[in-house]
Amino acid sequence: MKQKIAFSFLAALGMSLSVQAAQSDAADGNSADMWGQQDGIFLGTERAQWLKDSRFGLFVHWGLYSELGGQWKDTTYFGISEWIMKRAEIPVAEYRKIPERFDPVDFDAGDWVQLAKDAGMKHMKITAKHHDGFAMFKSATSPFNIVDTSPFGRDPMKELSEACAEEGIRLGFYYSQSFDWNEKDGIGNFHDWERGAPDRDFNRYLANKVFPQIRELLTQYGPISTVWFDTPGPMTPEQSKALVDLVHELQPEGIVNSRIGNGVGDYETLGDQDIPRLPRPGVWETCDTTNDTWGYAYYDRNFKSAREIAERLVRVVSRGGSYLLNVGPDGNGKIPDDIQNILREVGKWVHTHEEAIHGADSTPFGPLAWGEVTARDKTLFLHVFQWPEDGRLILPGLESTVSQARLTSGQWLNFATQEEGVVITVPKAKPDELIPVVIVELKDAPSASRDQYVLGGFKQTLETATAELSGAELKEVKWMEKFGDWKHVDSVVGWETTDASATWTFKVVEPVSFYLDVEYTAGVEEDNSEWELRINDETRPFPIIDTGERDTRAMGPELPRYRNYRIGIIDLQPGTHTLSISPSEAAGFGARIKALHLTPSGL
Ligand code: JFZ
Repeated sequence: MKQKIAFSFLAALGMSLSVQAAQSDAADGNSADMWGQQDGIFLGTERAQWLKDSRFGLFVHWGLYSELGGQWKDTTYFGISEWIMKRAEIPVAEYRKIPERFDPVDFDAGDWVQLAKDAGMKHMKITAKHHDGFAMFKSATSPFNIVDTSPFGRDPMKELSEACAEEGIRLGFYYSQSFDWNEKDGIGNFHDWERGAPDRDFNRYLANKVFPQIRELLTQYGPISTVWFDTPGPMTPEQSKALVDLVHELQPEGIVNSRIGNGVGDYETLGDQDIPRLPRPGVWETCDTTNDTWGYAYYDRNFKSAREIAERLVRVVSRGGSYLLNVGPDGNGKIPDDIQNILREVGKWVHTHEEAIHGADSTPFGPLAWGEVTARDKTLFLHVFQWPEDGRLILPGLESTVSQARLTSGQWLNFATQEEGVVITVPKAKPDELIPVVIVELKDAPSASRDQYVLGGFKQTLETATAELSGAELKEVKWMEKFGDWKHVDSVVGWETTDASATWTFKVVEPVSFYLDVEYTAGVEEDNSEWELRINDETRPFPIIDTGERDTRAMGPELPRYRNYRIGIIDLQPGTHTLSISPSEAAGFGARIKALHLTPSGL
């Protein structure tokens, strides 16, 4: 009986049975598919190009869940707080009473927009409606909106649109097009914890709520840069396309992200905190959050430092993307002070290095030892994450000619072209800023080798993304740390034979010595299996030790336990080297290898 019901509503939606399987996983929120994670490259439409020059944006998750702050009836739900209605299985009738006490009197649109500006951001995207279905704007379509139900009675989207227009910040709206836990025809609730409405009609929900509300959002708030859709779920190609068409029709410059589903957006949104290792073509953004939740959670003070945020921003820009960083204002409409302080510290750095971030693009280099490079026209910006103790900053593999080098402070730096590359002489003391930037002017357009160069004196990593694989494959291992707090790591898996290998080829420009560690995860089956490291022609066996993997976990995909095993010291002379690892026996085939780490003996 139950199956029949499921089949008939899926048939009505024109969905396949495989979608049905994904749907039942979706019921517990534990499948990666359900969250709309996808692979593939979006080249990006013409109208999306502005995002390339708008490298840093503020993401805001704000709604009724902010009032709850991760707590319901004395229970704290660790994880992403905007999912609390589902986590705590709050009945719709009770959830609909929350607006009565939602009175965010501290909300000040001007302050929020000023914070984005202070942080060095150029655009802002805010939740107009999240999965709980509550409209944070005045909506004639649905009475479940902030203006008609809360004592607050104001339309924060209106106030933000005015403040953004005044300050020249582009405004975009997040809109949950599939999940709507307050609608019988929406995805989520009524087929889940309340188990009602076998006659759910997703099309009817789209027609009666989504399309009209998108129309409201795109006609009543002036220019809207983006509609940020999310978790496509059962969206058909036709439905996705119709929404994109509507956005394009109502907002000549408005764009849609890839989470509309079915590959029809204007640009690509990568998974949380997903930063590609190498430059990635197309128009894309990485969304990330300041702590481990998107909406406000009273207990979560696990904030990334300003330095970490600046590094992530640089990494994203150096690969050609945009960085969208989230904050969760509380139920009073206040952005926590800690976050404000961190963002202003980041902003101080961004404002000092405008050229190196906004308008700059991806690096011409492969992986570099000391940091990352961004580039614009004939200028290279060297973001030095690890300052060279000996005052020699080596730029290896550069094919263009340098005309001058300087610090952001304006201090000129000597440089010389030597066998190891262009060597820039920098002060031994690290300049006092989050990330020092060395500006290099070239005589011609930037051109460089994409090879990896390993330099002495810096911690470096040989990552799986840059390994050549034979008889094994690269897999993104995903798991949730806390609920909805997705983490992912590329690993080499599926070792097929004892000839299978992961090989890194890299260059060395002066004699170096490192400790070599392998980072991996393995279960009891792989415990003490024999593996082999080859450095050029030398072979060294090493064991893979059980890291305590388990197959099961109450919450979603298993939690992998990566650890380092120190293989030992390696000494390398100038030249091209290959380093490769292989399982020496079948017992090791299940191990998952994340990276090789090189650590100078003094660090
Ligand atoms: C979604 C939402 O469910 C969540 O509440 C939040 O709004 C976040 C920004 O987006 O969650 C996702 C969706 C996709 C991925 C991760 C979380 N993903 O592809 O990695």
